[in-house]
Amino acid sequence: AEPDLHESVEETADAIATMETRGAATIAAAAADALAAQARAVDADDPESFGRTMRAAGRRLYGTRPTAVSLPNSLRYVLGRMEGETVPELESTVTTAAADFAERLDTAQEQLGEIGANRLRDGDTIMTHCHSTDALSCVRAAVEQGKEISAIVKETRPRRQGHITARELREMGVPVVLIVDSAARRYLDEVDHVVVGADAIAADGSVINKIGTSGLAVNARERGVPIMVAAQTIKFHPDTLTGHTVEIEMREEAEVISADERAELGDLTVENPAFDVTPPRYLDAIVTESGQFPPESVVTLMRELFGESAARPWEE
Ligand code: RUB
Repeated sequence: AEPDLHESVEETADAIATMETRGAATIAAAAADALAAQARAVDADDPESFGRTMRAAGRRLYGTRPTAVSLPNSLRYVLGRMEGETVPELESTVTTAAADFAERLDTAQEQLGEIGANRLRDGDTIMTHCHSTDALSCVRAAVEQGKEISAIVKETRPRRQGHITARELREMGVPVVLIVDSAARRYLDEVDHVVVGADAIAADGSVINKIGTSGLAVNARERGVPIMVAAQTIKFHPDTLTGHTVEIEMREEAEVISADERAELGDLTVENPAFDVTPPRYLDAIVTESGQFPPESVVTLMRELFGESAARPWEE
C-alpha cells in the first residue's frame, strides 16, 4: 500500500490537476513546496520509510498532468538531493533543495526577462498566447527599461488564460487589445513580436506550449513577424535526448461544451488537447536564463544540464 501523504501534497496535486495551480513554472514551484511540506511532516523514525513516503509524494505529484516537464524536473531536483543516514538529515536535504529550487526559478525568470527584453524595442506591439510567467518577465523587463510596449492578447480558448495575461499586462501599464483566437492572423500585421512561453522543449528545438501556439507560429512566419519563446532551462525535456516524445495532455470535454450543449449536439466526439508542438523552423529564438539560442542548438545545452539520461528518483 502507498504511504499516507501530507495534506499539502494532496491539495497541491488536486490544484494542479484541476488547473487552479497552472502554468509550467508555477506548477514546478508548487511541487517543490509540497515536497518540502511532506518532508517536514514525515512521522518516521527510520530513513527507509522516510524515503518511501517522499517517493510516494513524488509519484502523486508526477501523476497530475503529463506535459509540463518542469514538474518532473522539479521532483528530480529536490528528490535527487535527498541524502543522509538519519531522518533529520534527509529532511534537511529535501527542504534545502526545495528552497534552492524556488530561488533558482525566480532568478532564472528574472535573468531570461532581461535577455528577452533586449529583443523588444521602444514602441513595439507584441502578441501573446495563453499566460506565461516567463514570457511576461520579458515584457516587464522591457517596460522597466523604459520601453513603451503594447499588446494584442489572444483569449486562448477553452480556458481563457489570456484574461490573466491581460490583467497582468494592464498592471504593468501596457495597453491591451483582447482578441478571440481566430482573429490572430488578421492582427499580425500590427504586431512586431510574438512572445510565448513553453511547457516543454524537445532536444530538436521543438516547443510544446498551449494548443494554438503552432498555428500562431506558422502565421507569424508567413507574415514575417518574429516569434520568441521565453523558457527557463527547467522546460528542457531530458527524455527527448533518448528518443522519447512528449505526451500531449487531453482534457475533458466539459471545458469545451456544457452538458446542455452536449445534449443538443447528440452523437459526436469532442477532443480537447491542451498543448501542441511547434517545429523549430517556425521559431526565431528560445530565450533562457543562460542566453538566447536558435531553437536547433538547444540540444547542446540540454546535454550539459542533464547528461544522456534523466533520473526518476520518485520511482520505487
Ligand atoms: C500554460 C502554458 C504556458 C506555459 C508557460 O498552460 O501553456 O504558456 O506553461 O508558462 P496551462 P510559464 O494553462 O494549461 O497550464 O512561463 O508560467 O511557465
